[in-house]
Amino acid sequence: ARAVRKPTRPGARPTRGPRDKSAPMSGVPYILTIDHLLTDEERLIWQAARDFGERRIAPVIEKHYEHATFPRELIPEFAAMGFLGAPLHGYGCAGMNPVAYGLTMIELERQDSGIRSFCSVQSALAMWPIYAYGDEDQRQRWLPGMAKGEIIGAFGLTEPNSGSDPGSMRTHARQQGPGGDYVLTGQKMWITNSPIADVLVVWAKTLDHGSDTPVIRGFLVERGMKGLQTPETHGKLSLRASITGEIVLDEVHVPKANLLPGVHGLKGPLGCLTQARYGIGWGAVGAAMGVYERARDYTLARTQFGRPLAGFQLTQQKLVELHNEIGKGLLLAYHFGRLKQDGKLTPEQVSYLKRDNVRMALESARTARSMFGGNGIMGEYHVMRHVCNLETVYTYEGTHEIHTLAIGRALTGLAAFT
Ligand code: TGC
Ligand code: FAD
Repeated sequence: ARAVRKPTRPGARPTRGPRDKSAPMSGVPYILTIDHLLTDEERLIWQAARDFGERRIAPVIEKHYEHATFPRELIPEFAAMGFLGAPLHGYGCAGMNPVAYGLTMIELERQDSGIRSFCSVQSALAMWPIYAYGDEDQRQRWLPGMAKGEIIGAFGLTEPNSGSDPGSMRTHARQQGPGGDYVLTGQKMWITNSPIADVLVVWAKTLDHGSDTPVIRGFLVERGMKGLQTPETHGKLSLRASITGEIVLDEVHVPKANLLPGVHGLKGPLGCLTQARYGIGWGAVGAAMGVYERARDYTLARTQFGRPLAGFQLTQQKLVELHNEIGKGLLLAYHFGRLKQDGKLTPEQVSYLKRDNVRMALESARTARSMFGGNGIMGEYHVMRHVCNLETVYTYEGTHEIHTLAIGRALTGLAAFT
């Protein structure tokens, strides 16, 4: 399967070898694979996610990216594949282990970071806080519909003046009336899915337990509540197949029953981010695999100076760098995945995974783009889209620099954020 095949006509993609469906990394050129480290079930899930991505996402993604639309028609299919709430148990969720979940993230992001974003937000940032911090009534009310894709969630932490420093948020909730309901006021921006969300997990400061110091709490704000608006953000040149918007809260009355009772403080939203960043650490490897495989195919097929581009030493050096970095990223994700399965993964390890694999993917996508020459800027070659998307992935869920500082703090005991 790894043999270099001669293209049948100029510009044609070389044929791939027959794929062994029980070994998802076979049939494509990898010297390092993790197939043998996976259970049969994990291999099956990986292959099913790969097939789904190639069959259902690949044919439509370029059009959606160009038009800055999200393929909403695929949401029921994401649900049927078990992608929504994948790692959660019960409530109609698939209950995948962390490695199987990571493998699905690879395949979603191999197609497009915006599609992976949709599933990440739904699973890790909207369903997970309800699952982990909600009461049983809240879980029963929201999670089954969210697992089916009938209820869309969003996560509102970032504000116009609070990005990397979410502790400085201004959105606030004041308790009012005999029932102890809340009134929320504030503005969130850069919120994935907010314009289409039915339930928005909004983080706001409130005075709690009669204290004088405001504390951050999580609220389930519902579409249709008076004073809520979720305008879409237009003009993005990155993550165009993902819907982004604001959350504007003007004296929105939220019943006390919609307060997440299980968490107080910044560790609430940061705990959700730890779940989502873990998935991104895997997903980024998928984006890198996608651009590497395309770059290999293209440079084998395209001839200049009388030979395939892949026959030049400089091109081979680029291919080897891409290939070897992917292998290391995959091993890192796998290793941390098994630690998570054992309940031993720390937030600093998640910062390590998100930071290094996203940087690797962004650098890989830029290198791969260069290998396509002028064609590399065209949508139909699917590399420039990954470059543009990964610029967002580098920034959201904690910027590259914030994760550097989080790891630096773990290594030195000294916080260098301020
Ligand atoms: P710090 O004093 O470090 O921590 C406050 C409390 O939180 C706990 N904690 C964590 N808990 C769980 N997971 C983590 N990763 C945690 N990090 C910290 C910590 O133990 C403490 O708990 P306690 O009990 O002592 O109160 O807080 P800090 O103010 O110094 O901030 C640290 C810093 C800068 C690392 C943090 O603020 C940060 O991560 N900033 C980045 C913000 C960010 O990532 N925003 C993302 C917004 S959501 C998004 O981008 C979604 S994109 C969706 C998509 O489309 O995929
Ligand atoms: P800033 O915090 O202003 O940072 C600007 C630059 O300064 C960065 O390079 C940063 O690393 C650097 N910097 C900041 N502080 C320091 C420091 N102490 N030391 C050194 N450098 C520093 N948020 C949500 O809540 N929910 C979502 O669903 C969501 N989806 C998003 C979707 C998209 C498409 C995008 C682009 C963003 C999304 N975000 C979301 C917001 C995202 O998490 C923030 O953009 C990110 O946390 C950075 O915040 P900021 O943009 O305000 O940048």
